[in-house]
Amino acid sequence: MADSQHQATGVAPEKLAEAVSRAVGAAPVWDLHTHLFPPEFGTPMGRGVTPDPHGLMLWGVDELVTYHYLIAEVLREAPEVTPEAFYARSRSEQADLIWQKLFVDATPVSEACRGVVTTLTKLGLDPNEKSLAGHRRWFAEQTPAGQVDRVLELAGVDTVTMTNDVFDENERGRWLAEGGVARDPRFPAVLRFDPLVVDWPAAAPRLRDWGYAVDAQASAGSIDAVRRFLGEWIGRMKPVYCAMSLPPEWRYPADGPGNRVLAEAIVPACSEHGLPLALMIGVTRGVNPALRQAGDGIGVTHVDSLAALCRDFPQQRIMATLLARENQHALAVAARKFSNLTPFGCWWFINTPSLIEETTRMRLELLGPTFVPQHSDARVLEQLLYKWDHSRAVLAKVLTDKYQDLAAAGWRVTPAAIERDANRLLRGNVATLLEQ
Ligand code: HDL
Ligand code: ZN
Repeated sequence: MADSQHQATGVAPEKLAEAVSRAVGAAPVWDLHTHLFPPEFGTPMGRGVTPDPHGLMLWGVDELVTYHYLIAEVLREAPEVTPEAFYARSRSEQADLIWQKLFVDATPVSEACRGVVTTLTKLGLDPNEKSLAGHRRWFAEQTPAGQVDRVLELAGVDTVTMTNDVFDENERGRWLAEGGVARDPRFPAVLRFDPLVVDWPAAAPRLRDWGYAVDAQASAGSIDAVRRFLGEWIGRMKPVYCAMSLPPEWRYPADGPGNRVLAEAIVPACSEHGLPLALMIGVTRGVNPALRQAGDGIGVTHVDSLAALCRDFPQQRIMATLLARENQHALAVAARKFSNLTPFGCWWFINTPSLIEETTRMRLELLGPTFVPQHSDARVLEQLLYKWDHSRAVLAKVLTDKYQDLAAAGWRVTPAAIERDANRLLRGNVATLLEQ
């Protein structure tokens, strides 16, 4: 029988849930994948700033309510509205339609709808309002910079990793403008370059336009040119990692310019600069093109291809998030085989409480605390409030269960261990991955 002193350091089973919830709630977050930007990248609205209609910082109630997840959902709720007719409306008219159809005429029970409800409540606004008018007035009184400070504080997020798409003309132009973009250390950059691997025929002519001599076959000279392209953008952006999304049909090894660029230019460039590479696999772009950003679908990925890449480059830190629920177990097993592979987050269509719980429980049982449970994938600043509130609740529930199993097996679950694990899973593992 363990002595009373030892027992005293363990948290009593009936107090575990409270202790875990407190530790998970208090642990700061480094959000590993978002589409968020600070005001320095321009913003379409806000007190005290010159509105930039093409600004990259999206915030406020109209952006929240017209999140592409909710566009897909309102087109189901109101099939009489065609996608074309929806997109012909102004942003505020789109938001008014979504608010009426999904939040007034129906119960906002979907995860994306509940997210808006959580967000408004956390900002002290009433999600039961029948109109958005009052919320719009509140947001119009905020400054973008003040809203960033407020939301990061409320969400308990201290670092928000951006997605910086070097093939997006709007964003490219901002980085290349005289003096570049003022940097906010809370928003580290990520160099994103999907077309280099998934659409070389489209990427090559643009690279040539930018002064990089590449050809359709991605021959040796092209590889050198892509290395130079990547080196220049890594120098300009100072990213914390490089990233790309890949379709479910991606195979490696396989012939073709995309994989040649991946293996002979991208991975070597990441290695040269000591950067991890993130692969986000399983998205089928434009399954319904009429839905535009809301029109992407899902496919089951060939996890053996990811494993082969990890095997070929054992020194390269590879982070992976897969879109299909069916792939989550194989991803966790692959991570057991390759210590350079780190699963991260419950991406997009598995970012729902039921699938976060299933995935996180499985990952803890197969990997221990050696993965990154979540990223928000937020596109609108205030989404951090709900995405992290909802995910912390699921993580706390799963951790509590696992600690109860451990305690039943005789292991003392101490407050220090709970705090260590919560901090590691919400920030520490990310910092270790990115700051090596
Ligand atoms: O490719 C990606 O990074 C995806 O997250 C897409 O941006 C997608 O539109 C999205 O926002 N999913 O949540
Ligand atoms: Zn994303």
